[in-house]
Amino acid sequence: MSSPSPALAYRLEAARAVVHDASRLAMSMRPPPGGPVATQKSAQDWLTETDGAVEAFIASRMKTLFPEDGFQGEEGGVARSGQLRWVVDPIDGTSNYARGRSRWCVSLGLLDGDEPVAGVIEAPALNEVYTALRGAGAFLNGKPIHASPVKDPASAMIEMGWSNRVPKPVFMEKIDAIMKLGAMPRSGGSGALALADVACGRLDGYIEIVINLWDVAAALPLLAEAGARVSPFLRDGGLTGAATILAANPHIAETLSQAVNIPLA
Ligand code: LIP
Repeated sequence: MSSPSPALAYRLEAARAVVHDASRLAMSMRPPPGGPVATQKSAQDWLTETDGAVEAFIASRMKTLFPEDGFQGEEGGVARSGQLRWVVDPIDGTSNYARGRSRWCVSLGLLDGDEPVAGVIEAPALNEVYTALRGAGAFLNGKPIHASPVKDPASAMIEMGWSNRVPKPVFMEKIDAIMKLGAMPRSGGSGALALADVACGRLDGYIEIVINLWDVAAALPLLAEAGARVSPFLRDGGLTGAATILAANPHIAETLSQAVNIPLA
């Protein structure tokens, strides 16, 4: 990929400041540890007051900064079209946020047409900020990140996301395949943070059968710049609806892809 344009570099810096302010808003509204403080959209699918407040905050700030850019949010849908389009998940890991747990984040990605070109993911309760710009690397708190060097699936840690959109037999079949490889299974409740963990080497793979563009838009540039292998999520329907994603370090990607029958790009 050629070096990024100054316009995109400027947008990433502006987005990082907006996401930081949004993260402070989310922290100020954070529920205490305990039972879920949220509206239940369906089984295991939550909506907190913070989701709406953070998305409105980010939408307003990005419209002021870049009125010519498009904008799409998990809660509000496509607000504006544009060659450059911001895609936000205001609270990714809502089920964790609603109970006062720490594994959640504010995720803001930028697409140029159909190409993910930049992303910011801030996990304020974990004091972590991931950033990526295509052609300029991926970073965690300003330090370069890379996919893990783990080659043996029996030494690997693989996370799989779950939602009520996935039939239980399908979920169990993939978990069984992961365990048959000898890998250690995990499930953490935030697809964006799990994909970021693949990018920085804390995880060796992430799979989710039904996940949305706003969950992954900021993570896709991170994964590309960190040298991870990824399935063709956007081509498989992810641009306009939910689709399956697999992301893994380059050493075990093919083995994992074949074990769970999810092709790589
Ligand atoms: C979450 C995703 C996660 C999925 C959860 C939920 P939300 O997004 O990040 O990958 O497994 O079911 O959809 O709802 O917290 O923004």
